[in-house]
Amino acid sequence: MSLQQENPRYQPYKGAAAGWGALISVTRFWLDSKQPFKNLRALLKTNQNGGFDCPGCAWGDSPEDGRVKFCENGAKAVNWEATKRRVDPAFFARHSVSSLREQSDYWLEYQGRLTEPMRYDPATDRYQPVTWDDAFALIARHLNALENPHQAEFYTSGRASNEAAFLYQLFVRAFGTNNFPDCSNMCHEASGVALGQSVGVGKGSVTFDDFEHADAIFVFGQNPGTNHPRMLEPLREAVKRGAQVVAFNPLKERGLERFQHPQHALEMLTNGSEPLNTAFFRPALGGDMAAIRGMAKFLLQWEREAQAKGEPAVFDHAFIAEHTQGVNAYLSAVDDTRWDHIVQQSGLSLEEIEQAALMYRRAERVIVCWAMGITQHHHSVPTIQELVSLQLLRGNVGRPGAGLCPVRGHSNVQGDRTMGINDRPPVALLDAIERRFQFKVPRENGHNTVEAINAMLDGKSRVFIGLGGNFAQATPDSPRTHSALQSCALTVQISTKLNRSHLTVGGDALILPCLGRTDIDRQAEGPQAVTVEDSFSMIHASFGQLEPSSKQMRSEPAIIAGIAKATLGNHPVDWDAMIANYDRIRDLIADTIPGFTDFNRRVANPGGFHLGNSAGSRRWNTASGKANFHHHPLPADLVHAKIRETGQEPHLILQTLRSHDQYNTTIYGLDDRYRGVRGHREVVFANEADIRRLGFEPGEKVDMVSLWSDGVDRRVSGFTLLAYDIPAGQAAAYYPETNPLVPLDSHGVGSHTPTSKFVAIRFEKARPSLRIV
Ligand SMILES: Nc1nc2c(c(=O)[nH]1)N[C@H]1C(S)=C(S)[C@@H](COP(=O)(O)OP(=O)(O)OC[C@H]3O[C@@H](n4cnc5c(=O)[nH]c(N)nc54)[C@H](O)[C@@H]3O)O[C@H]1N2
Ligand SMILES: Nc1nc2c(c(=O)[nH]1)N[C@H]1C(S)=C(S)[C@@H](COP(=O)(O)OP(=O)(O)OC[C@H]3O[C@@H](n4cnc5c(=O)[nH]c(N)nc54)[C@H](O)[C@@H]3O)O[C@H]1N2
Ligand SMILES: [Mo]
Repeated sequence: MSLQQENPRYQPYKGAAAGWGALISVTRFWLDSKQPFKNLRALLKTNQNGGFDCPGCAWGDSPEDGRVKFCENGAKAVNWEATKRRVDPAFFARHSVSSLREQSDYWLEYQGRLTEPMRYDPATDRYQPVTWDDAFALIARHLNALENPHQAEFYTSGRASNEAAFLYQLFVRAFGTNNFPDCSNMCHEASGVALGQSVGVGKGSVTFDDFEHADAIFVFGQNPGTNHPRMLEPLREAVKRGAQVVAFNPLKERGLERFQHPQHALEMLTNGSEPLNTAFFRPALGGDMAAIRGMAKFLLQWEREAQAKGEPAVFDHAFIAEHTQGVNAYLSAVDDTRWDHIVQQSGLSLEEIEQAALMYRRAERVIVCWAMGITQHHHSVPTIQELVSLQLLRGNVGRPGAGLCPVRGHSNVQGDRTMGINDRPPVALLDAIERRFQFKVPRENGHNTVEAINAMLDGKSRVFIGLGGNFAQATPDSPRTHSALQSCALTVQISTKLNRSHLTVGGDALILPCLGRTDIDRQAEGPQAVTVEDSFSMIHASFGQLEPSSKQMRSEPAIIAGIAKATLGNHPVDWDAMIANYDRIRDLIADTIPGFTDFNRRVANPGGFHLGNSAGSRRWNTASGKANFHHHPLPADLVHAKIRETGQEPHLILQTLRSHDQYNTTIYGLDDRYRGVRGHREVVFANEADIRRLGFEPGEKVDMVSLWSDGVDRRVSGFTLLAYDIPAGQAAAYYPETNPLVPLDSHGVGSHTPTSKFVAIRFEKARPSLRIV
């Protein structure tokens, strides 16, 4: 793999998703990691009992099915972690932090695994080795010097295991704050908030088996071919059974159109593929709520016609009467919504909406899936509640083959929330911790990601600790976020790989190298397993398989325990004992977190256990005790007032998304195979007619400027315009390079999630190279 950026090349991808092309790509990554055989062995254990959980996405697998489960992008994630390359003290002696800042995100992570704890020395502008004890003591000194515990931010990225997350939240709450900004705030927060209010639990109601019984699967705002490749198999099986798969996505994502499964040899040989989806609708960015409202409006019309003719009802009246509340208010909102508003805002024609509604109605059992195309908008919470209401109308929640499926991102992001990584913790959780550990827990809400950045910018928060992730790059408004981190007295990153967050240093800064999911974790009482929760609320164990590349690395739980012990002493638990054997952490989880009774025994079952889902069994933990129809008006205007106030008309609305060769801010390579891009990431996809209308040529370089009326110049430079099959008025470009364009104040109502899928931009002729770091 070349580290040089080639000239951008763009060639439409003709093959199917996940076939030969995928295997060739995996092989390339294997060879590149310099230890192909070792990794192959490790990979074959991925998601197998006794192996490790894939550090890729949170998609679950059928617990009964013994087949090897992996996908191209899971293989990349494993391989990326299992590299032999090292970022050791000699590396840091060679490179100053300022010089590292000049490198791309791709280059930084490519250098290999972090191997020793390092402390930043401002005098030399270099990281230098520090002992673990000195590192812990430094953190304790900073934390204990704060005027109050709310001046520290404790970030979590969704790879942390249940054991690490539980210890972390215990330490932080014993320290005295609920400041838990986490990646979920930028991800599925809206799903958690919306579902909690609507059906009483902020998680998906379906299990893997439901996909085998669904008559229709609707996929909104998600690109499974790249981000959840293992989901393609159940989709394909569904189509084979004659079920419908209906996609709502402005981009004709390859994985949703058609694909081959690498494990089906015959199809690989014939290079055949079958049509996957039965319909593909391409809404305006942010237009889904209007589209769903339109579908509900058709259903209502057909329900009235059926009633008039004495035909079977369209709605599930028995379910609505027994299990829900608010249907009348919702239906009047549907009645009150004008068709012209629906059509204009959805970006779909009336005929398309009718077709979608017909497909929906025809199916006895419907699963709706969604991801970032739905959750990263201003009105994401109302949009998800609209989806729930649609499902409630036909009783499509809490029965086999039907339900709600927010498809999670990070492999344990759902588990981290279950363990209490929550800036707005439920009272029951706090009560349980207080009862079990006998200390007074903080009751006030903490900071989410956006609030944490603001608090650091205002000088109110002084210490930042990151349990994984890449806060500097994953968050919006990059230059502001970078200054936020740099204004801290101390920044600490617990990480596997070098990234830009290590280079945005506070007064003091530490890098603490940790074991990853694939590494063997040996503690005083033997090798340890950790546990994770997938998108279907299945809890299973994960055993590292590979020898760690340095003896200096520590496990995440051990690092947290080290910080906790230095800061609080042996309060509220004996931290060393917890680390000697993680069974003890799991016993504490069993005592405090609902659903984990007898945790150690149950997780030893092959395949783990299902946590249960109240909505999935039609128990509604809402204030009303019912599933709630929420009724929100459609937004009057998707374009925010702060954009309008600039007085400038957006050229296009930009969504920021993932390429095929990246895992969030981790860039594996510079290609985006299914979209036909090779060797380059600084590209912007736009419709050819739009490009010409705006006075540019395809292939030309532009600056993108974001519109938001707060006087800040938000700009990225030198992006190549690619003529692409994308609806008029829209553009798409990769994250994290485009995060400087997302205004910190542009976030979802009720979710605080940055509106990464709706950024109003203008193009300008490219200025001479302006480096954004
Ligand atoms: N290989 C790989 N796997 C991953 C990740 C990764 O980076 N790489 N990231 C993980 C994480 S943390 C997450 S959250 C998930 C993300 O999984 P996705 O949500 O699939 O990720 P995105 O690339 O952001 O893609 C968003 C999709 O929504 C569409 N979209 C954008 N705006 C709209 C809209 O307004 N309406 C509709 N209907 N569609 C829209 C886009 O065209 C795109 O297909 O994947 C997880 N898995
Ligand atoms: N513009 C825009 N911004 C977005 C998004 C978007 O679609 N558009 N998506 C958002 C979403 S959905 C998410 S989830 C966030 C992701 O935000 P984060 O979770 O913060 O970011 P990642 O890129 O996943 O973090 C990568 C880093 O994690 C570290 N790491 C990897 N594995 C481990 C491990 O096992 N343990 C530890 N301790 N560290 C590890 C490595 O050092 C690596 O550099 O980004 C969000 N930001
Ligand atoms: Mo995510």
